[in-house]
Amino acid sequence: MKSILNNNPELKHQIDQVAEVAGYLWQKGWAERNGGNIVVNITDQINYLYGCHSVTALQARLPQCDSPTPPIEIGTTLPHLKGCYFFCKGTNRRMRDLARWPMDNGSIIRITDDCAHYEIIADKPVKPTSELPSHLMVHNDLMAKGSPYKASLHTHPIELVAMTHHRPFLEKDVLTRLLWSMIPETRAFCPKGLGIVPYLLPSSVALAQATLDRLNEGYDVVMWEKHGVFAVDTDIMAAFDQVDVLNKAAQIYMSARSMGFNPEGMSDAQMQELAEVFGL
Ligand code: 2HA
Ligand code: ZN
Repeated sequence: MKSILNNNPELKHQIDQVAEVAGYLWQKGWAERNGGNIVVNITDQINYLYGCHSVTALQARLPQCDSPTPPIEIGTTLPHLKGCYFFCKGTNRRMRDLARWPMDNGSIIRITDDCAHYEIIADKPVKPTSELPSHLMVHNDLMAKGSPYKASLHTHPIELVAMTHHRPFLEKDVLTRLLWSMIPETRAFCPKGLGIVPYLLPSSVALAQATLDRLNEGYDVVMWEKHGVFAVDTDIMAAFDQVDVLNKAAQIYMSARSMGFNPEGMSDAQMQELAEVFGL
């Protein structure tokens, strides 16, 4: 079968991870219909293999793939993404389909040299998610900071979203402290906690900007009130793990509440001990 993944094990590993995570999102009930998005910066994997800095040069080495699309406007200029490659879930595509057929339900794009357009280079002309500009704004910021983070994930984890319907949990770091105190793993593996963005229209520039603001305050996972989470990490599996750990803590809280009591939670001293032992 024609695919850019052929003879490209580094890139194939990244896309296999995307497919695996997409399957988890569906199985967990976090990705109804076309809900959620995944965008991964795969520039290193493409350059490692092809060392190409122009799409024509790359395409010449990819005779097995479809021709690039004409450049499509991003809607904003992202100077740190010049010539970068991303794998993106397709617009209106389902996570459950991305899990089984990643290259039919997502595509690889290259940001053009003007930093304001992208071309779809492989495998098929699948138009990326409507949330692409928001994800790319975040990746532009990560690149500008020299961050090792390459993956961004948006999903709808049921229990975490439910908790944002309670106003006291939306105060800064209230939810973080509560979730940390439910089970030691949360403090250890989500040491930066959960940033909160008050409700904003999905896909809006305001939502993208507010998310960027929280990431710049030092959070890796940002909760969008009554909607979902946005997480960044080194790869898509690590981004998923953070959301999974936080949602597990939310499930423990809700299980305790549904048994009729308020969970006691670990003490501040116990959480402090964890922070010291794990060097957080
Ligand atoms: O793109 O979940 O919020 C699908 C979404 C948008
Ligand atoms: Zn969403």
